[in-house]
Amino acid sequence: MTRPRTALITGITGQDGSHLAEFLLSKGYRVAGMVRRASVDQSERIAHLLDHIELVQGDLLDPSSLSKALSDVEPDEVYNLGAMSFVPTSWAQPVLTGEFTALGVTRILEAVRVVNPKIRFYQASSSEMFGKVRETPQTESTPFHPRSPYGVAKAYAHWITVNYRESYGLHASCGILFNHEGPRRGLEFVSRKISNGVARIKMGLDKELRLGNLDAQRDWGYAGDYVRAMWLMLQLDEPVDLVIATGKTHTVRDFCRIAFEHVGLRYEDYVTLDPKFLRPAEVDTLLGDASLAKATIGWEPEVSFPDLVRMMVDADLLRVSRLKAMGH
Ligand code: NAP
Ligand code: G4F
Repeated sequence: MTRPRTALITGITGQDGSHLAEFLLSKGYRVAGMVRRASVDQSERIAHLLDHIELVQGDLLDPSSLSKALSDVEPDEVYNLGAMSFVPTSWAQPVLTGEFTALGVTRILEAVRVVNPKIRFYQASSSEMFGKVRETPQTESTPFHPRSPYGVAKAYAHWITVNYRESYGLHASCGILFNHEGPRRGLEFVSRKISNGVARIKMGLDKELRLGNLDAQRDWGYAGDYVRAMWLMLQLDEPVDLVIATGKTHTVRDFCRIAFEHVGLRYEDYVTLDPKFLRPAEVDTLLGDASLAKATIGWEPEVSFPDLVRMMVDADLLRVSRLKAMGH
């Protein structure tokens, strides 16, 4: 019997990890995920997949755990999604952010190089690297000017992946992904904070939604579309770095307007500015050009921005109403 193609995902408990695991299972892959030990269960996003995937313990801080995970699982493809991914926390924990999000990538690349350099490697690069943007729209050749310790760490991670490709001939690719969201997004990110806030206000649980910079602009897509691009990149004969984006940008205010309108409310009546959510240095506007991705891997987003916002509000309405019914 032929061995199924095998993937190891770091960060499988995160938003993208859960979508990617589902996608790879649908392609017939054997899927393993690397998880950190925690005192409470972290598997909410992958609870429905636990009978179909394997979990191995490991941490991007611990090199021997990475080598052991690779030796035990014997993957054909590694998707490195694990990171400290919340930008504001990167100012509060800049050193730890560098350890996870930057040096963690060197640790796992080293493990790939030593255990099996034939493994195909995907690095989760970020549009945060463009930061104070040097040109619009941003492409694969736009220079980086990161604006947070997170963005700086991702720029290091990006270049160390390029360096291992050039130094050792690894099949290592970076997806420069612009913001992507969905019902599984962490509650602290602005998209989910808004969709959850709208649901709670509609259900009478909250009276206001406190936000920071409403004028920030992001190129927002749907996470389910973006994990497809990760896989497509690793199927190419040659490794590649690609921008993955919708090519449209919207303000946080636009997100609020569509989300509140979807439940028959006006955002102006509920959204208040809280300076606590302003950042020491802001990324004002992001807009990606994914033409190269379209040409090389045939990738295009399927979910539009208004549909994404409404999908997230609908999911939170359902979740909040269930919690309310259970008395939580
Ligand atoms: P997420 O929901 O925050 O998930 C992050 C994952 O990383 C979690 O599974 C977390 O595990 C894991 N992790 C954190 N520290 C780790 C460590 N030291 N060792 C091993 N795993 C660790 O993030 P996401 O939105 O799915 O994003 C996935 C990746 O894409 C991240 O690298 C992110 O920076 C990058 N990215 C995201 C976007 C976006 O818009 N979503 C855009 C560009 C790039 P625990 O459950 O144990 O905390
Ligand atoms: O949702 P956010 O926290 O995402 P941010 O900072 O753009 O980062 C996300 O996307 C990156 C890709 O570009 C990823 F690499 C990263 O891991 C993460 O997934 O904030 C979006 C915008 C910001 O401009 C922020 O200032 O929303 C603005 N905002 C306004 N009020 C707020 C709030 N952000 C948050 N989190 N909370 C607020 O109350």
